[in-house]
Amino acid sequence: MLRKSVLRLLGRTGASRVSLLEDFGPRYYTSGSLSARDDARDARAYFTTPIFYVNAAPHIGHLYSALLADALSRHRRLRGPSTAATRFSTGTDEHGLKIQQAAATAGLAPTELCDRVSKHFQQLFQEAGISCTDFIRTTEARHRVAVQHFWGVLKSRGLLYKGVYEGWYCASDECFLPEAKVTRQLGPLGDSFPVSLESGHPVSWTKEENYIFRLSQFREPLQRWLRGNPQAITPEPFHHVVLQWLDEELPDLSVSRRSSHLHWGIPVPGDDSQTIYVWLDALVNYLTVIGYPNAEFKSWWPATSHIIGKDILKFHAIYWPAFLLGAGMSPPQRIYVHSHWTVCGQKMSKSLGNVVDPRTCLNRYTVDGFRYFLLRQGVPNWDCDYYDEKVVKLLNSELADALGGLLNRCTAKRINPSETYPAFCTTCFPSEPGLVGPSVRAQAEDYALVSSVATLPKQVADHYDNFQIYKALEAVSSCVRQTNGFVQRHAPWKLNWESPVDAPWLGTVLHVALECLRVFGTLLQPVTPSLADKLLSRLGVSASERNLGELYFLPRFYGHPCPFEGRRLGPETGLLFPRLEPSRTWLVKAHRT
Ligand code: ME8
Repeated sequence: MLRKSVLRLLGRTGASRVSLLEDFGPRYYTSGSLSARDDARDARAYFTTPIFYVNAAPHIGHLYSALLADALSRHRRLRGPSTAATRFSTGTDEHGLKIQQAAATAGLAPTELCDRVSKHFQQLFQEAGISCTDFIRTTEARHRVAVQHFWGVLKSRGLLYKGVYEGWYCASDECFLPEAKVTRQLGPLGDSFPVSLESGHPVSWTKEENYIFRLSQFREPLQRWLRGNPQAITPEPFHHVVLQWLDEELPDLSVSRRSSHLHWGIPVPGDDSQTIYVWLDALVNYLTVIGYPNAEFKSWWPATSHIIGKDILKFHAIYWPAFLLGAGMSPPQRIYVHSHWTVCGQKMSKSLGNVVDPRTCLNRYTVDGFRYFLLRQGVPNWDCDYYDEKVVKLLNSELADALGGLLNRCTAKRINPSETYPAFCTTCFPSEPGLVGPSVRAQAEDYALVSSVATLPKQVADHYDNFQIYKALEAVSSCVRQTNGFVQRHAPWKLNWESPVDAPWLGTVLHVALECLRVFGTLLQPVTPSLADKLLSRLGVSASERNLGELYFLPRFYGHPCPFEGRRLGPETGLLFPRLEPSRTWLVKAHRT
């Protein structure tokens, strides 16, 4: 029989209710239109990833979180000068029992382990083109200052008291667990040991005097915040889950550990016998990065979007907003939650030996290829499966054949001998559909293509705002298919530049296809930055012409001049994305990693 978790409170119990300095009523987020609708408040945007534990090397799940945040912040930056003020932070979570134990097992001093693994993360993110503006390590002095200050604010507001915590603690997940979340698992010798029901990680019984945070006082404020901000947690099912959690009892939370037990952390100010709980320490990283406790942080908070995995939802959607409200601050504007990657249908785990090294993937599929795969196939609502054939099939069909093929068809010398952006002929492709005449060549499907590509940037922006980057890529891919259909339909290779009848239409077909490619290249920049650069450079689009704000698709069709018409294409740079060979050994390799 398991003992019952007990939170016995020894300190003051009847403290006054928290007074909340900031209003946290409904807040409206921009719809993502590309017009100048972003107001001053929304002009600043701050994206964060979780900060990752340094007990093990990074895997594809960590890279995925960083890529989501990277794509969101790159897209935001592309929206133009009014939204240029974008920050994006990631980093490593280096304190706590888990790291202390991992260092001891590895026979290393904690700092050595932290330096080593944090460097792995930094190198990986650099290789993968993660455009973070800050990489924070919780062992930095600036972070200690922020955490201790934050602690002081909670203390001064009567939200911390001393009490005895007795119950289960899971060092792997760094969390306390109620009895109902603990079960027993059989060991290899038939013995049984207690584990967390959710994660399966071992738990141990803990009893010690700690500082305790009055979390129970925040149940209603949190409910009000979530009900008033239905988009606070996206996708919606996760918002719903959090509200369900809040229907249950919300006990106070132990926020320190005895230093004799946990020495690897930030000491409680004024009480060296206690170390601050690693989650309180870790969550404050989001403030450290924007300069907290200096007033400058206020211009970035709460214009914040946290990108997190579903495993750490409770910490971000309950503990963190409660800490913030307690400190007199607003909860973050958005919490974007994603599900997990599995490998060949299995959860990644060290014991199964199937943890996939992201650097191997970047080498095999190229940086842009793997970025595209993860963001195109990763669906936030559900777990997604990774296996080699799936990546090869997707990249060959969408990047090598469809997109690369399209570029090649429109720029190859034999079809475009002058290597220019040809002229658009308004008589061949009048802006009004249904006109008839001897030189009118455009058909109904061609108008459908123009309409699809014209609305694509707005559609993509809406998908980004709803944290559905995979849908944005799906929409781009569908337009690429439609454009290939357009080229196929009009078979420019059968038209003759020498013929006065064919030439204007041949130029128009290429002009339209190149305009579509220009839109695709611009929209793909946040996901495949190098590939998009190669594509846009080949089209002769200069660096200053790549923002979403200036992306006027097919202006000649709408009666405006086109700055690209007649311009020379950029130099030939070879295949846009070389086809990948299937690998027979890959599965075996992935399992052995
Ligand atoms: O929880 N698929 O760090 P962590 C997708 N230090 N994403 C995954 C994943 C998978 N299979 N596995 C992990 C911590 N992730 C704390 C965070 S934040 C203040 C402190 C990603 O190293 C996902 O984002 O265990 C998940 O939430 C995070 O890595 C957990 O990383």
